[in-house]
Amino acid sequence: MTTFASSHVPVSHVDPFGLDILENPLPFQADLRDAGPVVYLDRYDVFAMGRYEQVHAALTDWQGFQSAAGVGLSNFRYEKPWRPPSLLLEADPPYHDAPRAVLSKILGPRALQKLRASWLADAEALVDQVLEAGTEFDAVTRLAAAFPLRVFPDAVGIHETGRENLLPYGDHLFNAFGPVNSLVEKGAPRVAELSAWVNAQCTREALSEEGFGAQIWAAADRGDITYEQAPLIVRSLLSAGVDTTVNGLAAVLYAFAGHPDQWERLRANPMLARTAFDEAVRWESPVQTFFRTTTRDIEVGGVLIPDGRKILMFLGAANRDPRRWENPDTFDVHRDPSGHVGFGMGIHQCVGQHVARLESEALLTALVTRVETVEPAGPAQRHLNNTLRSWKSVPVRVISN
Ligand code: 8QM
Repeated sequence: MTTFASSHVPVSHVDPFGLDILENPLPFQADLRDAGPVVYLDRYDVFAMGRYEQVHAALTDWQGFQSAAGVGLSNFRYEKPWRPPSLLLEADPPYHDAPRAVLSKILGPRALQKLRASWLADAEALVDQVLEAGTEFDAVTRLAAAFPLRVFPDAVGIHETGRENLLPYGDHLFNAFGPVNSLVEKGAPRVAELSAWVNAQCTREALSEEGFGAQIWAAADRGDITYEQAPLIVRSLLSAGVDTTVNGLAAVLYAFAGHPDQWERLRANPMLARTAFDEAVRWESPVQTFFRTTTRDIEVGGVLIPDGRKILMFLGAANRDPRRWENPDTFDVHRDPSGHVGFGMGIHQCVGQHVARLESEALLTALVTRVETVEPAGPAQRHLNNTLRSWKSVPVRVISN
């Protein structure tokens, strides 16, 4: 991070998708922030932003930094996407508006009130089951993955059969936002099979009569979206709704396992569950990065980014930028994490964030009334992904009431 091109943009030769960096991206992200507001990554011929101020500004400027050219490395202006583009993630106004409005309503706080009681009960049943089986367990498989898989596919209204495909599909999808490296190659053999299964779940006939999926199709009946759009919007739920929440829950459980004082605070005030989850999303940033594409020549922090160029937005780096956050590396449930960009910012900000928060509230609430202390029971193991900050395993030991 020491050489400078003629336009005074700092250049980095580091591969942010290298397995060594993905294992622990924090030192590289600090270098990136310190190098300047915009850095050129010569390995991929793209620009990058790691500071909160510029990441936030770019995310809220959808006119200047579009999503419709794809939010991965691949530039849809020149390359064919590996799947039909998402009507939400990979679209901008005006095309983005109707799908977004429909989904915002279906996944909004008011609509979710109907699920609240049953999700709280499901979380209690799951936690009871896990605690009865023993005091040492893997918080990822037994809780962070088990809970979303227990409640979310039912809420969408898909069949029982094939649900084991959801996590591998998501894993590949999130890898595919990065370069074609070993992680993408590892997923490639199953892409056709997994995509075919996911797409088959999105038809009206495959979905239960109630649920988010049916409500999307009902929006087509009303003319709020077209019938052609409905299955792709269902696909967005199945794409973005599982791996993200699994890793968000894994993040908050890992955070508490390593911070017994913070667990004490949560036990003293269970109402902190929601803030604690957002703090974990800030601290860990389950979605680490997304690209945008410039729609014109844009100057950022004294650097001219030409039209049509990819910029890698480091949500994770922005969420730990000391220019914005006090003690950014500290997980602190008493901090105000609002304004973090872990759910993005602006018109594309996570439409499912209320679902994620409800899942975490249900799980943490069930845990906090039953578990006095939680501590690591062995080394946690990362699962590497080009976009997600993910855990394979977080062994914990608990003392329950
Ligand atoms: C990431 O398919 C989609 O619409 C979609 C896929 C992935 C995400 C969002 C939307 C951000 C969580």
